[in-house]
Order: sequence, then structure tokens, then C-alpha cells
Amino acid sequence: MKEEKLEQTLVLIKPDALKNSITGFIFSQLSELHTGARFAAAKVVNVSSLLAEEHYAEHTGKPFFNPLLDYIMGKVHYPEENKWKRRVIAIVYLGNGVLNRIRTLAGPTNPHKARDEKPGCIRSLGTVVQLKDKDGNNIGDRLDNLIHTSATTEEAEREIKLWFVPHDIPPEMRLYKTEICPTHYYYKQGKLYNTYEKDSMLLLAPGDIVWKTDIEILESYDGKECKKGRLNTVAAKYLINRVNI
Ligand code: 3AN
Repeated sequence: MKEEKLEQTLVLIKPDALKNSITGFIFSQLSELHTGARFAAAKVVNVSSLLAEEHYAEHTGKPFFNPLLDYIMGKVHYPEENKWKRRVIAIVYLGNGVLNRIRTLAGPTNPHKARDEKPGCIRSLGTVVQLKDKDGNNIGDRLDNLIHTSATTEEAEREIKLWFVPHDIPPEMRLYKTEICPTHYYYKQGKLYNTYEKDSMLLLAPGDIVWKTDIEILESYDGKECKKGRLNTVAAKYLINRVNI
């Protein structure tokens, strides 16, 4: 039998799945009994534009980018009068070979393709919405595909570190290196400070446990940007459910 390695994957249960109450179905499909996947972390997140833009950074500039952000932020399924319902459920699953197993259960990205090629998979219950420009011309599709699951182990690491702080995950279930934060970090409008500035938000304090890569990014800040990554990638996670920016 092919040897499978212990790995983590990020699953997002998106606003369309919540609105249509198919969370139970999804949890049942992904249960430890079927997949060997164990819960390592879970949280309910009101997705900020900062977090949405970081999560889908690879699609920046594509015609479906802004509709994709509106979709994951819940704006499509919960309009203004119901904006308090805008949320996703973010879950880290841990187990042998869970990444591909869960990706297979989710099925193809496009729900129409999912229905044709893998009837019964989770995304076969989704829908495809045609996008039009202001003149009514077709500019592509929005894929309302109910769940996100990481595509590769590298993507899983990037995404888990984007949505979760180390202490969201029980110590024995963490796969990525952590460090103790040596100083204060405050964030305000794309800038980083070590002392409090009016209207800034505290990201980290000395003694906090952080992803090692986050500290490397923050320490590479030169007053304008971080040389080793994106400041917003780190900040977005610490601002989850605190401010919607
Ligand atoms: P997956 O979610 O299957 O890993 P990705 O990572 O290629 O797919 O894309 C992330 C998300 O971007 C998809 N879930 C889908 O909502 C959207 N997306 C990707 N490609 C397209 C496309 N060609 N047209 C519309 N939306 C797309």
C-alpha cells in the first residue's frame, strides 16, 4: 500500500453552504470515519476584505476576482440587511493523506463539471453564476462551490498560517514551527509599529506564540514593506473578527 504522510489541510465552509444548511452533510462526508481526518482547529469567521484578498491573492486582477471576494465575504448570499450572517467556518483537518482525500470528496472546482464528472461529490451541489459587465457582456463565471480545500501541502501551510494562530491548534497537533514573539507589534492602515499609535490595533505582544515565518516577515519590515513576505498576510489573521477592513 502507498505510504501516506501526516498532513494538514484547510477547509472553508463558504456562505452558500451555510445559507443552504448543508453543513451537516459536509461534516458527515469529511468525518473521521470516512476520511481519517481529525479536527485540529475550527472557527467562525466574518471574512474581511483584507483576509479575502490575501486568501485569493493568486487570482488578483482576474475578471472573477472581485465577485470572488464578495462571495467569500458573504456579500452575495447575505445582503446588507442580513450582514450579521456573513461568515465562513474555517477548519484545519489533520491526518494521513487527508489533503487529497478531502479534495477528492469536494470534487472539481466548477460545480457543473463536478456534476458531470463526479455526481454526488460536495461541489456537485453548488452552482455557476454568469458574470456580466455594465453593458451586459458576459465576462466569465462565479463558481459558488460551497467549500474550499487546500490544493497542495505548500498551499495548506500558507492558508492555515493565514487563517489560524498557533494557539488555535492544540500543541501536539501543530505541524509548523513556532517562536515566542520578542516585542510588541501594532498595525494601522498597512503600516507596522512597535509602540502604540492612535487607532492602531495590537497584533502581537512579547511572549505570544507565533508562526516562525510570521516573525521573520514582521522583522523584515523596513518602514514601508516587509522584505520576506506581505505584512497584510500576517496582519489579516490577527484582525479576524476584530475589525472588518
Ligand atoms: P480550488 O478552490 O478548486 O482549489 P482554485 O484555487 O484554482 O480552485 O481557485 C480558487 C477559487 O477561485 C475557486 N474556488 C473558484 O471559486 C475561483 N475560480 C477559480 N478559477 C475560476 C474561473 N476560471 N472562473 C471563476 N472562478 C474561478
